Amino acid sequence: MIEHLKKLNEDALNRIKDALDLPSLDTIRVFYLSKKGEVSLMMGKLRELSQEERPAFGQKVNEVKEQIELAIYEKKQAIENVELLKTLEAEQIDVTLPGYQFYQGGVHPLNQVIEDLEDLFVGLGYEVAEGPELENDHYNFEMMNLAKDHPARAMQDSFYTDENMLLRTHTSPVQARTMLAKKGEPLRIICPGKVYRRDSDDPTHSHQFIQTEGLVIEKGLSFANLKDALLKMVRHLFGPERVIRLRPSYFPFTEPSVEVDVSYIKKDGTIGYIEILGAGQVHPDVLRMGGYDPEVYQGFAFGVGVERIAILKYNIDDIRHFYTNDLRFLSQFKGINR
Ligand code: FA5
Repeated sequence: MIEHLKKLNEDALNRIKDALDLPSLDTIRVFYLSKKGEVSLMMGKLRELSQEERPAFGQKVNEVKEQIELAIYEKKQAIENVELLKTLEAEQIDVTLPGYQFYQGGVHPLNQVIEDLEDLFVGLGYEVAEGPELENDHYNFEMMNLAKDHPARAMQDSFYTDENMLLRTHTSPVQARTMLAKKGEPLRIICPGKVYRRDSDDPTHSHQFIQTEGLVIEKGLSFANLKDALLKMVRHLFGPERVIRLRPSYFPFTEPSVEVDVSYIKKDGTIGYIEILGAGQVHPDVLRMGGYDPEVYQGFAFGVGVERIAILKYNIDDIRHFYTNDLRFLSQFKGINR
């Protein structure tokens, strides 16, 4: 019986050594170590032995069992290692391959102009204010001194959702909203935002465009302060050599009112001027409606077309380029000003 046990042990160890994969190793385990396996059968043979022989034989069977268990464990580890190495080999990463090309966006040129304006004016002590694009007739027109039957309304027709609500035609209603919110306190704000008009689209006009409004209300302000702010803005945007030209104009909410042109060098070398904004000293009625005493406070305001600045600054031939989302156009502005 001892001989049989020895043989069984040798066979088992040889079969384990030759096993090539985990399934065949498991078959061997079942064959020898399961409840009805060869080793258990040998245990069963104990009954055939005398009382004296049993302990020694039982111990031998246990030793054989442990050896087979250990051999199976070690072989299992070895097979798993080989398989892991094979997988690693198959999944090798080529670190020399070029990486994926990620498209990196840039800030839209109109937003670049807005950020540029904000940088300048925040540095001069202005706050950035915002107002709704869907605006009340009251703020868009009446608080701006354009009563219901005012003829100047004709120049700013817009999209109405009902009799009183319209897509704002300029950023000036933010003047009225801010004045009421500040309750008679001095203020300095700029307000960038979208505006809408029933204008026919052409190279310099769009039915939707962006303005940036400026409003200052303080004691002792004069027209010179307005001119200073405008010159600072133009030189910040276009360079220190630029000059501005003020032409008398009319807005119901400012008095006196001006339109402001910026100088540029024409192709023939002579100096030309392009209009970029409207401005003026805040009309006493507008101050009064906003809760300010025009005998004590003075104000100046301006409204500048952001697309017009970008057109002039980057030499763009058509305002519609800003809205067609053509990456060939937009990618030219990546990194400008940053
Ligand atoms: C106004 O909208 C006044 N609210 C500006 C103002 C504010 C005056 C405060 C006084 C005090 P105007 O309609 O001129 O004014 O427009 C101002 C600027 O917006 C123009 O100079 C121009 O740069 C731009 N703009 C006007 N219409 C269009 C359009 N259809 N497309 C693109 N830009 C436009």
